[in-house]
Amino acid sequence: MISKAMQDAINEQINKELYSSYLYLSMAAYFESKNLSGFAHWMRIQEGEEREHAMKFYDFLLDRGGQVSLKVIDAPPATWKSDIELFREVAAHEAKVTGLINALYELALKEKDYPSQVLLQWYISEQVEEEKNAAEIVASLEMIERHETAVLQLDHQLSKRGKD
Ligand code: OFO
Repeated sequence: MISKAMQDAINEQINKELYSSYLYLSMAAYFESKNLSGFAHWMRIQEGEEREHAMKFYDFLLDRGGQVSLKVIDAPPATWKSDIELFREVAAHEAKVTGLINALYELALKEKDYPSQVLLQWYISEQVEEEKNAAEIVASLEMIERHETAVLQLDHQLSKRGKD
């Protein structure tokens, strides 16, 4: 059976993952309203992943005989100053989530909760991916701002090596 401290912390994290889902859903709507359907598609996929993150914790709590306790989800912003500012917010948000996951892992170590440690290792790897994806998009948008789109096109071409 899971400890009360671990259960409460995981319930908090379920709320944070659902907030992430809300945030990306709001970002998808923002891009749709600008007729940027590719950006909106990316956000919808991201939004779905965040719900999966929440549900993975949810199912884990139930499997361990814990109690799921859902909390109020904060409202995300609805508009952003620019696309690049929005993606900088994504990068900052994911860095914050990494900190929360790391804190959960530290708690699992303190509680000697081995199943939670195993579960959280998946989230630790996932956050590496989440931060990398956001950083890459920010870097691409910065290149576009500097009018270096030809370099981006070449990069895209080089990325296809060995994939034909
Ligand atoms: Fe759940 O990883 Fe993003 O927030």
